[in-house]
Amino acid sequence: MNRSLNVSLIFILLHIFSSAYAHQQVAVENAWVRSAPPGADVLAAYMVLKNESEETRVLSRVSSSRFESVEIHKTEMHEGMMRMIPQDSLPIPAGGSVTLGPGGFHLMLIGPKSAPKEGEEVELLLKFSNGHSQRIKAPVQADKDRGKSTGIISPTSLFCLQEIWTGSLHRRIQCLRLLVIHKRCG
Ligand SMILES: [Cu+2]
Repeated sequence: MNRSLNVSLIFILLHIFSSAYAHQQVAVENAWVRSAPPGADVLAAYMVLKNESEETRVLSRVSSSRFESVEIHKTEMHEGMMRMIPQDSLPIPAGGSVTLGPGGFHLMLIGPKSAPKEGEEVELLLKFSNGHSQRIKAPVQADKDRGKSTGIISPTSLFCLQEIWTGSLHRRIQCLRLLVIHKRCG
């Protein structure tokens, strides 16, 4: 076998192995962090997690050097009120995807060490239960930039607006507070 054939064989084998490996992992698409006013103590990150493997992959931990801590949250309706439930982990079904977006799952970025500005990128480290970890970059963007994909008013905000209009005084105050929080985490 001559030398150039040898080299091309190595490249072909490398390509086969690397693409096979890629399909065992989770692809992260459309990652972004919702911008917040300076001084905000929490921000939210959104993305689509696509599991290209044939086994369930479980997102077990997220961290970022920019923040004190990162939690996986789910926004849920409970007794007529929206609330955020911390999740221990987030399973992504084999061959399926999970969307983190306003009004549903999101990553709660808690305690920014310096206020992330629009246009900056936030680095996040995603750790999966199979030991794999993945570093991603999520640009900081205002909601208006995402109007088309997320809707101008999230379902949560719409629900709250309705409650402010029709609910009791206590409920109205609760909803106003929620709306302020959901400006940041939806
Ligand atoms: Cu949250």
